[in-house]
Amino acid sequence: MATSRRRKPQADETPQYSTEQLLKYYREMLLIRRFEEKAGQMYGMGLIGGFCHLYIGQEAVVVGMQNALIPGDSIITSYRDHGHMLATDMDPKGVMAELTGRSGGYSKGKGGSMHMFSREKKFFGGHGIVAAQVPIGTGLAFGHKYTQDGNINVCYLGDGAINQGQVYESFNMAALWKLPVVYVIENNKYAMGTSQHRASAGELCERGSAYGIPGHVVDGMSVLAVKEASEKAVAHAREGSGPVILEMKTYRYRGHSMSDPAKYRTKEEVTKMRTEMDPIDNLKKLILENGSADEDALKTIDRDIKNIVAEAADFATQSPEPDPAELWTDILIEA
Ligand SMILES: Cc1ncc(C[n+]2csc(CCOP(=O)(O)OP(=O)(O)O)c2C)c(N)n1
Ligand SMILES: [Mg+2]
Repeated sequence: MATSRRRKPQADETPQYSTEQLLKYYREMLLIRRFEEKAGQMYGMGLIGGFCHLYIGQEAVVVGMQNALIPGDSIITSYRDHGHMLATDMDPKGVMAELTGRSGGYSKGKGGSMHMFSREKKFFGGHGIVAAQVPIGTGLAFGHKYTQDGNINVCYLGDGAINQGQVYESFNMAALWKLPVVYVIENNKYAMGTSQHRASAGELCERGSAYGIPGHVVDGMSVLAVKEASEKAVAHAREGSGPVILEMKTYRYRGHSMSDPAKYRTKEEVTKMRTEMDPIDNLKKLILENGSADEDALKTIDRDIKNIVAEAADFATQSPEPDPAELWTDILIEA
């Protein structure tokens, strides 16, 4: 009795999602999770060097948004970027090989975690300077408007980036020229070791209000909530009504980067988020309770993903190191 009472409202809440869609979101989030768990392990083994910022916990944000886009829409983000690459369907092998600094990587092994791009998939990086992607994303949106290609830009930034001056120069131009851009603030509560409340005044979703940019708060731990809010924001931008801000409330489970002692938050806080709010576990629960798929179907997806990640890791360890002659290619000034 209790079970059937619980089932009904949940099914009613998601009538617009087919089994195919729910499984697609599950699969895409799980790929990011398993890929990054593997990257974390490989970092620990010394196979990945330099900076590496994991996205684990935030998967619902990029997967929900990406599923509201159409081919040709461009996206740009910060250094916490592996999830965005995988969500735009970039090849996991090329991403992992870039992490290991090998020639099969997206930047021929010369860029690393924070510097990968794919013009084909309209992924424009990967930016290590906090908020640097915001004016560039705004410029991409200008390009979409100028060429009238019908596409939009989605520009992701962190809760820490929102306090940078260049964000407001961008907001002004985007609003003035009604640029087709959705600014997604991934509010994971911390900027390195500084909590949002120690660094930021007011509500982040209202930071565009002086420019007349609408802002909305979204549950960034729910892929369905993200998808729904993204659909509306994307439609607004695409129809020529100008920029929108979406503040996605999310959480990163791992440290800021691989070398974070995490002394600024309690273990209990992280455990509570992982056990109660996890976007993948919660979607899995919904799928099973809805009867959209059974445990076996989900296990098959899990196995597929494991294989994809294992293949990516193998490729990333077997791909050769860049040739020394590559030191003098892809640089701005000729040697
Ligand atoms: C202009 C600039 N200032 C400082 C840094 C150092 N730094 C790197 S990440 C970071 C925190 C940014 O936090 P947030 O925007 O919330 O993104 P998150 O890491 O949470 O995804 C800082 C201060 C930098 N890379 N660039
Ligand atoms: Mg943050």
